[in-house]
Amino acid sequence: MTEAELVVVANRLPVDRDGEGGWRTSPGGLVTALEPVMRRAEGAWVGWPGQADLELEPFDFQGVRLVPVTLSADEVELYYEGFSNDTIWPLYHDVIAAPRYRRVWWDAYVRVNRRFAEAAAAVAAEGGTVWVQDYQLQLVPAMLRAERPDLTIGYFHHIPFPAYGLYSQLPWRREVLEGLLGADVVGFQRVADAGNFARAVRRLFHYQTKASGIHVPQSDAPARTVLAKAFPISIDAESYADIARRPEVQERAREIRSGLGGPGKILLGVDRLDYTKGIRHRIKAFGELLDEGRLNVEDVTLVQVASPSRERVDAYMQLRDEIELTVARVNGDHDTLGHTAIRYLHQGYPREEMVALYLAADVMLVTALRDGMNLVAKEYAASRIDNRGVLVLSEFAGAADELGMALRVNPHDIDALKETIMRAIAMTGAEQGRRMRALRRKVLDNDVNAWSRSFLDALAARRAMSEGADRE
Ligand code: GDG
Repeated sequence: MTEAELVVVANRLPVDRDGEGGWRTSPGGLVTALEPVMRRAEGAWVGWPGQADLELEPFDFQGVRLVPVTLSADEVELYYEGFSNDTIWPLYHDVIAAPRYRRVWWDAYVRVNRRFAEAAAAVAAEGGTVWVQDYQLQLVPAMLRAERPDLTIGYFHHIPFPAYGLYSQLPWRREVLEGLLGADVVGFQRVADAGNFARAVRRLFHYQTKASGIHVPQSDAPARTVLAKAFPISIDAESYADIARRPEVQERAREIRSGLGGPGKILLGVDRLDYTKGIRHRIKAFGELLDEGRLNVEDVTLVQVASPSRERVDAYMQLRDEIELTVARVNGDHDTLGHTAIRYLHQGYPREEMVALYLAADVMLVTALRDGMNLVAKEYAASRIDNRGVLVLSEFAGAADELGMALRVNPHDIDALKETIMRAIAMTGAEQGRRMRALRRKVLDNDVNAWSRSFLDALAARRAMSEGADRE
């Protein structure tokens, strides 16, 4: 097998089955971000093909070598649904839902991480670079370093890293940090996440940290310095603007508006159906505004796209029931035969339809209780080529660090959320324009290409440093 200079390791391969036995690119920010880089570098991508017990040989897809990792049905349940999505996900999102700590889940997590590390070790060229993605694979960096000390290893963490008071609940808190410290560069969404990580390392191992560097002593060599730093992820902003410029997408946006009752205001939420996204808080605030007569169902509609997610995990089944009950109550109390308060869509849509929705929406509600970044906020800004619309943005989403011209809100404070919604609805065109222009500039200037470039540059700089040290 040919060896790759650049290897990405992620839980999922960047492709889905196309229904006819072939493959198609799965839509997603990471895939668009890395595709050009991978093609240039003749890279390889190690990941799970998304179906249990599927044994596949590596294959080439659009210039990238795909290396499938097989997971049994049991491992999908224990490693993915269990440890990744029912232990790490809730713990790292500040225990919005209670994390469950089960030893059999952990054992599967270790086993599966080792399989990913071995697959990456087998495909990476001598002295190559490996970039590990996200919380499902936190042990891979150290496992890979043990096997292949010649590699330069990066890890990017897409979700928050919690404060030590919460992190310390994890029965395997030392093992997970050791896993991550196997990387040369550990990237986070926010400066605060990198800070929480460095503090956890200091508390548990007493290693010294200086600026973004963590000194990791080695038993048989001089200390290594691991760079732990924020690299806020972004979107392919220009491609969203391009879609928004298409006449048929603009026509579709007009159609959506007139279908919802014409001149009224449209509020929009777009999320995976996840308890971190604050969907219930948003619906509660909107429902109260209707109850109090401050909003009228004939003048305002809330469109909530809640795309299906993790449907076999208990907490997600419960959340779905709660949200659907709340939506039905609000609609039951306020709908008329001609108007619906909340259009709730438990479905996924093509990207063109999402952009048409962004263009149709007067107010975009991003009320996450905790979110690594939140790409929806950036997509809304990138799509508003007309410089109109208002972004309401939770201060607990990573995007709040960059998007200062959004209306910031604490989604736990329902009264504040209500006031912010009213303010957004009433905002003049001039103020919308001023804010949206600033938001768009920020997103266009810091797109996903800039993100992957800055991360890979940081990795290359580490490599140059360690080669320099070797020569001395
Ligand atoms: C994790 C972190 C971080 C949703 N419904 C549809 C659809 N989507 C797309 C959105 C957006 C993406 O899914 C969701 O991205 P988010 O960033 O909002 O959230 P997570 O899925 O939780 O992602 C997050 C991210 O990783 C990247 O690092 O920002 O904090 O949790 O792109 O548009 N897309 C389409 N149809 C849908 O129905 N086409």
